[in-house]
Amino acid sequence: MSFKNLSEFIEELEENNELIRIKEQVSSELEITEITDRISKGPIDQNKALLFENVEGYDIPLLINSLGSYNRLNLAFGVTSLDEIGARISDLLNLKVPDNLLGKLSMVPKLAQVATFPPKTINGPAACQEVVITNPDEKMLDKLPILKCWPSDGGPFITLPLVFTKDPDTGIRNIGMYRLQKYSNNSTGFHVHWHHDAAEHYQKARKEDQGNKESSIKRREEPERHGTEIGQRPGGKFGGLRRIPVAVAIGCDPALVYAATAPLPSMIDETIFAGFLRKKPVELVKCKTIDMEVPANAEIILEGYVDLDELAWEGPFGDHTGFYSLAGDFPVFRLTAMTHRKNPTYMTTIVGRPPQEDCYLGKATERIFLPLLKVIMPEVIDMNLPLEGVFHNCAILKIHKRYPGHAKKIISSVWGSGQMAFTKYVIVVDHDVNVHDLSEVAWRVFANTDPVRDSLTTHGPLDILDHATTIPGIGGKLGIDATVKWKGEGFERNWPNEMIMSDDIKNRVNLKWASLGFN
Ligand SMILES: Cc1cc2nc3c(=O)[nH]c(=O)nc-3n(C[C@H](O)[C@H](O)[C@H](O)COP(=O)(O)O)c2cc1C
Ligand SMILES: [Mn+2]
Repeated sequence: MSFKNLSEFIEELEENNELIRIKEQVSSELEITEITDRISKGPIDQNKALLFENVEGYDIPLLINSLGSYNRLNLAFGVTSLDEIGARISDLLNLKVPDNLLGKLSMVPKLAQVATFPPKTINGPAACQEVVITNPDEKMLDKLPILKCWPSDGGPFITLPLVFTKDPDTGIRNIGMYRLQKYSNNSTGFHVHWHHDAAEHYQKARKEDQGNKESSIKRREEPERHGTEIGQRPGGKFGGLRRIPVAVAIGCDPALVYAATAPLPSMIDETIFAGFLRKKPVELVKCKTIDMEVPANAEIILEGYVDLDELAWEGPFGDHTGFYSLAGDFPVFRLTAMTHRKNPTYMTTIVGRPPQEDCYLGKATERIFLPLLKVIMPEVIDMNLPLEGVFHNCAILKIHKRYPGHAKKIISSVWGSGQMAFTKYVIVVDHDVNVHDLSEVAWRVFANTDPVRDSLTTHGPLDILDHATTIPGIGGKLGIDATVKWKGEGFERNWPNEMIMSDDIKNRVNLKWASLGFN
């Protein structure tokens, strides 16, 4: 099952009793956060997607929490368990050439699948461009019910944007989810962390620009930008004068929305990955005012650019750590156009202390990327990125330990693997431990480890949102080897057995249980 657009997904949610339409008037300022936060943290049978149809001061309805449960994620991907997607990835990675004809034929559908991955650019009219606004005096962002999420937030934030940029050297497209603080009707902040792909595009463009003053001067002749009212503090200057085109899609089919959050290597275009997830290519259309293609079936598109010589004060923002991320200087996104469907829905989320909608997006990543992690670390059996660690702070892995020091090899591998490299705490346990049972993991760690012998510390890049590091984005990391220790690791004592009751006694007690007065 793949959804052509957000409306089809909303229908699916509704048919499965996973969506509540709210007709009562609510405010986009804090009120929707309080409602959604209670729903996210409340009983599971009340945790639904919310479609607010009457947001005070706005005509456009607002969808939130649409991916905020395992059931809704399964509906989004058309699976009964997220591990099915992981299995499809394993399948693709195991493309061994079979020796008989039947085996070879059975590969054909697998290979045919690959052909569906790349996006298709359409020429005809696109749903996302039914309405086109290029006049800066007309309402653009002012039309959207953008949430002010938490009391000390620096302003309203677009929280679920799919941000499109292109690598200035290779032209490879990227989609990342980077929050956008609304500054005015046609400008926002551009909060991309320096580890992420759009930041690399930005840095590459700046570097080229510094090395080529001539071209910078020419670019001065570009049309005047409109809308100058931004953050509370004047921006800094880099001296460069170029700009990078940026497009933003809001409200797409859920596979594409997820793909924007997925920790893919920078050379993989997220639209291709979304094509794999939805088993159908993503349809793109050319933007009206910039050289960029965007999802033809999106609800809303913002077109514009980021000037390489402009920074503005961005934040604070109540973040997914459960704490405010501090304000700082970030680039500015200036709109040249906004296009949208005739009757668009504004798709958004809030983040805060877990559990919340983004936790489920993170859990999708844990399941979908496990097979890829196993390519580098085949000895890994399972992994838990616990909600309390908000994904970057903690990873628990279980392994088939085969040689002395094996767990420490895994810890080092994690610290060298893509976005997992930013993991602050890595815990490795043996194959017989349930990594999803935090109580069991804690018991093993507390009991099985000698902290001096079994911990590995290092210093390196960490998540930008980690507020405990002395310097932003860099700090200490701790790995804990909670596996049983071997003679080969210098452990000469005998390791004690766990106490396990015999089956016949268990059965005997089972039979007596009720007569003992228990139930
Ligand atoms: C709801 C949500 C909000 C996010 N906000 C930001 C953000 O403001 N800035 C950022 O750099 N990453 C943010 N992320 C994380 C990135 O989207 C994620 O790491 C993604 O893989 C980055 O894509 P990239 O590797 O193509 O840059 C957010 C993720 C989610 C799920
Ligand atoms: Mn990317």
